[in-house]
Amino acid sequence: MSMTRPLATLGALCLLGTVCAGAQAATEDLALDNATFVTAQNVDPFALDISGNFEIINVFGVRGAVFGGLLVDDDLPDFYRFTVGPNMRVTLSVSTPEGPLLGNDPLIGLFDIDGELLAVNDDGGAGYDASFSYDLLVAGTYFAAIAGYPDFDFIGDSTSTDYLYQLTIEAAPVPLPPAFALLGTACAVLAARRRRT
Ligand SMILES: [Ca+2]
Ligand SMILES: [Ca+2]
Ligand SMILES: [Ca+2]
Repeated sequence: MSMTRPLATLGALCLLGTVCAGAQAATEDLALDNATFVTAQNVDPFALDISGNFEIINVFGVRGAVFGGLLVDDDLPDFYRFTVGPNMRVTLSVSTPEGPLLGNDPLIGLFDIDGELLAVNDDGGAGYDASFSYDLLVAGTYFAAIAGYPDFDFIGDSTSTDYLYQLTIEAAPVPLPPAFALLGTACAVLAARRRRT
């Protein structure tokens, strides 16, 4: 691996978007074999919010070869590691610049620290892009994985390749169920009445 390739990779992947200078942006490290959860690339953000949880992570990556071979990776899944606090609703999305036009068809999987597949999505986003939300009640390390249709097991048997992608990982506290929200309102009203009497 030459020393110039990561820089060329970074520059080319930044063509995908305009947020590479942002604190929450990362690019796929093509010098790293991130094809399994064991060798996943860490994309934990540089900054956390006041609750100690990140809000959004953008990862720019590539499947196969693009730009006439300027950027080359394999056709295997890409695994990215991140951590969250307890009771967080994580939304994973992948977008491909020319997905609907060229039939690029990515999948996203969410894995736990043991490599168990918790959820997978195919076409929940625009075109053939994927997007879904999942509630993670237990704080810890998780993995987002990008593969191509129909590699639902994330073992690398997809021919949907040769495209750039943007993976977005968002995390927000799990909303309270409506019943709990009503209960909270009722308690607040009772407390206010007690203070007046
Ligand atoms: Ca890749
Ligand atoms: Ca890779
Ligand atoms: Ca898809």
